[in-house]
Amino acid sequence: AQDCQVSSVQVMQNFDKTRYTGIWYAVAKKDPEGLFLIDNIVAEFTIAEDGSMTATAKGRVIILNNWEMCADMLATFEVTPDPAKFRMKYWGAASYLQTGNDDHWVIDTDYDNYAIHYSCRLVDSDGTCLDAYSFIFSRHPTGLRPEDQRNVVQKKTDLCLLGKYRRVSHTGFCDSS
Ligand code: DAO
Repeated sequence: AQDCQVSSVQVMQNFDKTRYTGIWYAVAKKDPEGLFLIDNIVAEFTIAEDGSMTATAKGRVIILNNWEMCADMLATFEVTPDPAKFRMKYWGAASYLQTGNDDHWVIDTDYDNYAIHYSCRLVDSDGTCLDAYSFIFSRHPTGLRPEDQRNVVQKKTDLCLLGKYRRVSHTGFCDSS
């Protein structure tokens, strides 16, 4: 699937949200228009008692007048007919942080080491994505295992986003907040 059509993006088969719970470190990111989370991005996924998925996330952001801070974010996930495709509502613990409602697709994961997330905010009239963002997550803050890298490159290619990612550093900026 490399026709770059949002409608033909392949997502994780038989996605198991229970195995997806826990902490994921963003190690690379393709930014959307109007970038928000910069680095030190860590997400923790939880399954609530009613079976629904929620997440908390932290990350370094720059708001308003060049004020640098650690954003505390919350998200809830609405299911769709495809178990790997969610609608994500998100908001900040503080009111001046970003809020939104985005697609949240799990493209691929082995649950124990890596995960590839994708969100298209705006589909063009030709069916390609005009404004996508994507996280490469690792269970390890140090990065991806070498044996997962080939697969991740293939998925970035399938998403038509190869070369558009930047590395996300973890310096401990959000560790104390
Ligand atoms: O950082 O530019 C951006 C877009 C991301 C906004 C969403 C962040 C809040 C929720 C993250 C939950 C898990 C991925």
